[in-house]
Amino acid sequence: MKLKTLSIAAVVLAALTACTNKATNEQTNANAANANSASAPAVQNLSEIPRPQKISEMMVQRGDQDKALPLIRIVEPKANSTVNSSTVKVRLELDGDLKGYKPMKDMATGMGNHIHVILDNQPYEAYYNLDQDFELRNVSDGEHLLRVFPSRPWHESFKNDGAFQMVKFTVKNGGADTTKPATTNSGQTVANANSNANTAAAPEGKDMQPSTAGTIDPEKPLLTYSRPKGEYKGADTDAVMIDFWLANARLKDGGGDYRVRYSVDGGEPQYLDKWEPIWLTGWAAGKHKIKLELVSKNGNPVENGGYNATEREITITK
Ligand SMILES: [Cu+2]
Repeated sequence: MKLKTLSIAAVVLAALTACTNKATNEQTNANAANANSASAPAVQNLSEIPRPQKISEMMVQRGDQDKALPLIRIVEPKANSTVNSSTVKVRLELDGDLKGYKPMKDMATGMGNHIHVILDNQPYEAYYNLDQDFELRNVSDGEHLLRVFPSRPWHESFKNDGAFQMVKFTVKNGGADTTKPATTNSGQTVANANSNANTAAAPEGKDMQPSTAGTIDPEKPLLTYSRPKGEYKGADTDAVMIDFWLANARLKDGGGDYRVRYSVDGGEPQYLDKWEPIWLTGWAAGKHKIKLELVSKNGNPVENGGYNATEREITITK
């Protein structure tokens, strides 16, 4: 079955290569596959695999910190405050039984523990150094929701009580340039025109896309999409993790009334009944859409401000 799938993929790829005349390397093949994705559906057989070995090994090296029970608190922006600037400073406090857990980027690998910071329902941004403010830049006027939770270097979130917080705030007369193209690069320290040029290190932060808060009821079940996100390259394409945060709801296997439904590229929906990450293997090169939804036991959508059904696009580069 698997072999057959692979050979079909090879034929499709060969055909595409022939069409593009001189496809001389894998990159060109991948691009050709992307360009033709509308007419030639990606041949892809995804399957769920156990936690990858390299992550298990990292956990062993990390000692006890993956058993930490971090508590996070949003100090700024204050709940229900109004910010008169399109640059919104984020200040967080981390507390609780940390067992050595500390957000910090390792300069050699570019990885490390970090906090996932989510404005409205945009993809999260990573915040590494809590000793410095984090900036959400170019935030549009209107009501916003900020959600935060601690994460590991491989982006798996901590899921204990208190490891998630959200606040609503408003930006008024902030002066965001909504005509400005959204920043799409992955740089976390985009130069900030407003920052003091003499500051030794620019604060971490990111230009935001125009968005406003959904009408969230903070007491109702809320699914927060976390991973996958962005581009996966090389060995990272072997196993792609799906991870999410769940507030005010318990999933079926935990004795609750809810399920998380996901689908890839509009394919057959799958159900997650445990609040744990899963890893999928078998990705074809190109762009993929991942949809994550919170549904009732009967499969009915559970609505909360539009956030309980989120679709994201990722890119797999082999
Ligand atoms: Cu992350």
